[in-house]
Amino acid sequence: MALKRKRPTWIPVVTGVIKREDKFLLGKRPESGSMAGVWEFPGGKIEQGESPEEALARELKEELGIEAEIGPLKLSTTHNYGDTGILLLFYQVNYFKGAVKPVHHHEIKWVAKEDLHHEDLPEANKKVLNKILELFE
Ligand code: DGT
Repeated sequence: MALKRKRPTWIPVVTGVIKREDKFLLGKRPESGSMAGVWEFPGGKIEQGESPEEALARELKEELGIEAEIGPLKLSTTHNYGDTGILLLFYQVNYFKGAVKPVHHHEIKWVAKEDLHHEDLPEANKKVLNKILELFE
């Protein structure tokens, strides 16, 4: 009898790369919950029935209070956290309306390209950071 292999669990996550005057927007994850205190690109999980772009627009509205125009998908990567994997999709944010405020995040900040390497980013971001920087030149 063939062994039944356990199907892996994958969670699709969308993130928005928001760049202004050569600086990138990062949000500090809340002090409670998973990956507490880590600085990340804003975004979150795709809910059932949403397209990735819809999910990202919703997350940016919920997290930062902005109306964003989602641009092209620039990069995708995978990362494993124990038994669960995330499929992380990085989108360019073309334009947004409103002032960014930390609704969900503990804090938000704009970080210059050369300083991104010094930030406490999620592992899933660190491993593709050079690619992100190239793509968002
Ligand atoms: P929840 O609380 O389950 O409704 O969560 P959401 O939909 O607000 O999403 P979140 O931010 O908790 O989940 C995103 C997952 O992806 C989380 O396990 C952290 C991981 N992740 C890795 N890199 C990034 C990143 O750059 N940005 C975001 N937002 N999440 C990242």
